[in-house]
Amino acid sequence: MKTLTAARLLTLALLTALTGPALAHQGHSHTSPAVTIQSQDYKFVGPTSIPTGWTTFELRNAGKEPHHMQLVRLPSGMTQAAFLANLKQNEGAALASVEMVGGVGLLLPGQAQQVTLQLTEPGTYLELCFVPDAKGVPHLALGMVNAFQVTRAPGTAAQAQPPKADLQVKLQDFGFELPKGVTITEGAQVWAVENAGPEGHEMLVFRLAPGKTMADVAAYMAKPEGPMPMFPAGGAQAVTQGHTSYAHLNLTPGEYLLLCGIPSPANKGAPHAALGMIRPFRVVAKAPQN
Ligand SMILES: [Cu+2]
Repeated sequence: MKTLTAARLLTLALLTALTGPALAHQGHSHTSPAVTIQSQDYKFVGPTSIPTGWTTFELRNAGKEPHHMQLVRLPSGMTQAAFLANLKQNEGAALASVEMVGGVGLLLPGQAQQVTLQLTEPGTYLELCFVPDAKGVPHLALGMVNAFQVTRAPGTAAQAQPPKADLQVKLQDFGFELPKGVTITEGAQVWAVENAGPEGHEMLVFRLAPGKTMADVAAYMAKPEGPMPMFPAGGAQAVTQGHTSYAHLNLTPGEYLLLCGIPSPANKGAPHAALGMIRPFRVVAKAPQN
């Protein structure tokens, strides 16, 4: 499979190395979720109909494997079967043919995280999990594709506004832009993640394993062998150009990185991480209270 991305390779290797240090639970947040979806091995369990508007989704990983949740809207006239067939042929092109509206990044078993998204258009949406199993088969081929309808029902939107963001991140071809000189402090926080495009982008958050550096990550991505130098910490799944999604993160002090594993249709399917969409950041401890 030529379009297997760095991120997918990383998650594949993760399955054999799931004994990392305990991670902070991602579930704390300022917003009560309008929609809770559970990921299991291998299906999504959630509502079948959601009104248009700003919506906070919470993904809870109740499985024994890592999962994420990518949401897409099928353009009118495209069937689920046609999209899935396209995905098998050319992942980058198939993703570019639908509206990617975001989702929750990779979570380990027992973790939960929220994202707030804008569901603008009514229509058929899919929940998808691209994480591969131990044999390299993406979970979506094992049953982790679930359709739901978004309906225009005036006055029923769960939220009129997106949440207030603590940090703005801009995604573009090909890099992550954070405010200059920003200090990221531990704790629950909301990141506004805007895709300035033109390609679709995601913001996966990983925490570096103790003593590991970005050089170890680069070496691992070139040749994913041995224990992973990093651990998943959620994030925001892919959005099409022009969208902003809000990731509700809960970060502990340490060294982290952002990564986009989307294959680039303009670059022979090369993952965006290989084109520059990988960057480190540090989370500092709160100053002690007086
Ligand atoms: Cu990207």
